[in-house]
Amino acid sequence: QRRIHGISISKPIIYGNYADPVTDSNPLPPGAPKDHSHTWTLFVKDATGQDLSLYVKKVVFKLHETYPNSTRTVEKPPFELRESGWGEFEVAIRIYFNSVCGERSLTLYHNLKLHPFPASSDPASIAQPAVSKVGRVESVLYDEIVFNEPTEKMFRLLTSV
Ligand code: SLL
Repeated sequence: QRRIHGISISKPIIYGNYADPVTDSNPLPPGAPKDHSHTWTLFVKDATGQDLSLYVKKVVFKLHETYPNSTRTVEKPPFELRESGWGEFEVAIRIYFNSVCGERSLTLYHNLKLHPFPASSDPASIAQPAVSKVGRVESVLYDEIVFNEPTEKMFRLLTSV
């Protein structure tokens, strides 16, 4: 595919997770293990509200191996995954682009966050009781995907909207 030299296009994205403690008003989904303390949602989206599927084909979330079928693929927007769990871990978020992009996949790493304070191995957090009783916790980052020397098709696609 022909590429446009000397040009790069950057697309703003935000990605991360939010988590809510399990309570009477936020119960676990049916069938979830009883030791799960939180529900959470992982997501990737365009920071301007544009549809990411303009250039993203699918997003693969690689969860901790304690999860059954820990590789979760989302093929259409919204590119998000809802789950529940008891622990924090690092998620690999692999973004696959539409074939007109002529781009390899891109992997982002995100520390799934459930608690507002450091884990209890940190002495500073021991003084914070009932950590899981607080409300929603969010860990969200802004980033930019840079397409260097985009294909002509990609250039038209990304500059037409
Ligand atoms: C920790 N290193 O010990 C981390 C691992 C794993 C969290 C956290 C789900 C488990 C399941 C889950 O919350 N895993 O129900 O299969 O904190």
